[in-house]
Amino acid sequence: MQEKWWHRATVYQVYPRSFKDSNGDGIGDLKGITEKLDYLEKLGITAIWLSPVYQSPMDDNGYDISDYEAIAEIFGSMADMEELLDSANQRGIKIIMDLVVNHTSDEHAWFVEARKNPDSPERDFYVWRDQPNHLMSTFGGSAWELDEASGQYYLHLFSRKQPDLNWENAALRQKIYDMMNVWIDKGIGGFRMDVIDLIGKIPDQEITGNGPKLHDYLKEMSLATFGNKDLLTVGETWGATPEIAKTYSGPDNQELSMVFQFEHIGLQHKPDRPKWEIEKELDVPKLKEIFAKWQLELGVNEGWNSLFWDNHDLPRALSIWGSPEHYREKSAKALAILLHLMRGTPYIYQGDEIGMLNYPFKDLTEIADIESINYAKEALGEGRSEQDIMASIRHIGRDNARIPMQWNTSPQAGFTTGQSWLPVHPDFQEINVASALADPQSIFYTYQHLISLRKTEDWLIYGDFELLDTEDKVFAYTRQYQGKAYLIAVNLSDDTQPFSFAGQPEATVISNTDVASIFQNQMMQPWDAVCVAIRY
Ligand code: TEU
Ligand code: CA
Repeated sequence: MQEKWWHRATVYQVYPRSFKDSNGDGIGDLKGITEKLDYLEKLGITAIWLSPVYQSPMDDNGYDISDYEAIAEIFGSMADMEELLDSANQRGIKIIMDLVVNHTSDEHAWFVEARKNPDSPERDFYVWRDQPNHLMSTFGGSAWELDEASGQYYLHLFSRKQPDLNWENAALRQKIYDMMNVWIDKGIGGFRMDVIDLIGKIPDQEITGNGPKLHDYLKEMSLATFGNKDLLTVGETWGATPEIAKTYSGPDNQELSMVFQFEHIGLQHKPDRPKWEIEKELDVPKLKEIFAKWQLELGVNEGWNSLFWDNHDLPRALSIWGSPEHYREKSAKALAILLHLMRGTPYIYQGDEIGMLNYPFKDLTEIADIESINYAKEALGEGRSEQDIMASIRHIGRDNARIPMQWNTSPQAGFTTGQSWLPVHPDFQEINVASALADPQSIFYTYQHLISLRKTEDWLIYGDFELLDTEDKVFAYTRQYQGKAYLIAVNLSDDTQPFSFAGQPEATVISNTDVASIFQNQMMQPWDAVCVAIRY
């Protein structure tokens, strides 16, 4: 197996709109991110996944791109982008751009032309049909929108302002590769590929994910763009199984470095039900089963895992799977230790490193996300109460992750000097970066420690994984590498749990608790988390 820089990297996701506002308009921007690079360098991360900053009418906060080679004015200029790239690169931090090429904005020049002129080459860059079929949009309603001028319908698997691109068209594919090369030449560190498993869709057969040509397109893309460069590429693939993940990330397949799989995220809602039908309690045995399966099936010669708890589309993991009321700091550290010591590249969503929480949204007037708004409209139409709908949105809606980053105790949490676009969390006096940095016991330093371990510990990067048979609520595994062995054990509950271990614990690598007492008393206190070197 060949070593790659991204095996050792920890990636930090920045949601630009909510990270740091530099000019007081209430919206985070590129200069704001550049201002905070010192902070990210201190945390120790070596790559930033930047959610989209391209020109966009912002129907879906930038995941609707109207020009891939221009920067949205609210985020700054191309000069600001280049300054961010330079400053980050100087600090050894690579910038991973969000590549959204399953669809564009309806305001992209291609779509404008396609709509205006049905005989133009651009018409075939999109998917047009005389009759809609049953395909549905992720954001509610039919996936087909009538274009009145031509009488035809275009496909949009997301909002009607996000028309799907037609990857069958070779000229379109080449234009996308050219655009990717422009960004590669600017010195970026790679791409996070938005809903990439949809590009092989066959609309007439109602096939969306994992279409038959998906992997041909990715191989072609790789050959035309990043294939011979040392870049990190990560695909967002909601429908990936370990088998599928191997085709993407197998070292000989020449596709992607890794993919995001979402099987564990499925535990947030009722089995096989929409995300709005929430599951109140984490099924820990199921979580163990899912993580162990991915750890074991993606061996170092077969592919590579990504590791994440949440992102800009998901609720804060701490809010729904941790214990925010009773053990906020301890459970945040426990979740971090559990995730970061498995095999794969970890991704931290902004604010997780200080234990930020879901927002107590009161009513629909506080909601900005198109997915939640469309869901609420639909559900109200079906006669459900706003109270009911808000309970779902409060628990699982995407705005939870999108509230402003909490920097300090000044007004608006130091995010902006103006009025922030989404409300600042009322808990910011307690939960903010300045307080975290001032407290050597804070969650921040647990993350800093975990990130630094990746830089030196080969066992952590390449060691074998083995799940241990423990009490339901205890998640314990070992990592073994070249004669060394490590035990990681985490109590994912508010109760004490019995825990016995046959081997001999030696040095502590990292913990959030009194390690000796766990082994003496064979008992784990609530949210205890520990990693120790062991002798069998
Ligand atoms: O997300 C893909 C996606 O399917 C999400 O809409 C997801 O299903 C949903 O948020 C969970 O309920 C990507 C981006 O990450 C997301 O922000 C975009 O809205 C979407 O693609 C369209 O580009
Ligand atoms: Ca701004």
